[in-house]
Amino acid sequence: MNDLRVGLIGCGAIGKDHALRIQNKLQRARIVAVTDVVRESAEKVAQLCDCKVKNIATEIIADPEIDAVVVTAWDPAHKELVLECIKHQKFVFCEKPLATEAKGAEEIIQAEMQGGNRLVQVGFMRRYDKGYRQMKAIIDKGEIGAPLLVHCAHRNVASGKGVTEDFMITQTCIHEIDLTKWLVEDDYDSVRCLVGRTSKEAPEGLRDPQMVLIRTKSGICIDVEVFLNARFGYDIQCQVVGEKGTVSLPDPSYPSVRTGAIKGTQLCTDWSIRFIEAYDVELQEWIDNTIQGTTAGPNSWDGYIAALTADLLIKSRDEGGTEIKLNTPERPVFYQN
Ligand code: NAI
Ligand code: ISE
Repeated sequence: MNDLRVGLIGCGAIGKDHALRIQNKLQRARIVAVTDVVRESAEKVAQLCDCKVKNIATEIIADPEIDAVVVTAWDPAHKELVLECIKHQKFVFCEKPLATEAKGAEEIIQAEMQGGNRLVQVGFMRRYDKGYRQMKAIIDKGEIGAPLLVHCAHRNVASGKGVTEDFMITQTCIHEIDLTKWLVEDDYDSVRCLVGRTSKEAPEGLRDPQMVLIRTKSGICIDVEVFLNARFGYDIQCQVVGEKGTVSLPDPSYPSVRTGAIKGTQLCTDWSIRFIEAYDVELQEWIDNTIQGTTAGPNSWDGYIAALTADLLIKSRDEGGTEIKLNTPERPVFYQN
């Protein structure tokens, strides 16, 4: 079996990481072409991967010598790029979010269903993280009893340039929106987003932190702290409280150091190291499934439900934190795994 020939669109931070992991670390695939609206970025990655640079994304998607596409462009470009892949009936791994609004994600699911083939995987990599998978196995075995509450924190060191309040939901909290649904296997019933005191560390115009509250259909209450300027480290926390016990996400394993009258362990400073193994597992599974002509993992429907939830969280925040009902549509048979 020949290696899967992959074209990558968007050569920024994660685009470069994904290109290098496909080229040097993962099996059965190679990067054959890359592109970026900033040509210099594409050239740098192409040099590292020894592959071609294409002028524009559509050249990658339409190329018959490219079997599958990885989309790592910035969020607002995802929708059009994924639609173009569907038009050419090409398998596509798209980084989250699938689209910045539910109506964009809805266009994708309509196009995919009309095409008759499931082609899209969304980059919700936390489902591939060992710690979250261990938590899920414990919950699924009933060891903590029925889940009642979920507490999450998503803390970044600093918000990037141009980050808006909407990005806090559509780009950051979107991970927990997908993850907690997967973890407790329950659809969402209502959402709220509260803004309180803003950190002096936050840039002008960004009310940071924010508190997301979700109630599932069976009544599980989920809280997510979204804090982009936490400064001290990249800190991802999750605890599920059940009727008989709790289960918590393990922190990454680092040696415990005692020095200067303090005992402590290192923290990651961003996602690239914190979830490095999850990205590897996620993309290797995508490659293997794509070679077999199948898809698994988070699909366009999951991307759509996440975008729908995000839309309503933003609406709630803009309305001062009102509780909003979701009325989640039924998952079509086409999207059942
Ligand atoms: P970045 O800003 O470093 O890179 C984005 C790149 O895409 C830039 O080089 C930009 O010039 C390029 N680009 C934008 N529109 C394009 C288009 N239409 N065609 C070709 N190139 C285009 O951003 P970063 O951090 O690499 O994020 C990229 C995507 O990956 C985002 O959607 C982000 O939400 C997602 N992401 C996911 C992570 C995860 O944990 N799963 C972690 C970091 C990012
Ligand atoms: C980034 O785009 C990611 O996806 C990271 O996983 C997340 O922690 C970060 O907040 C986002 O900006």
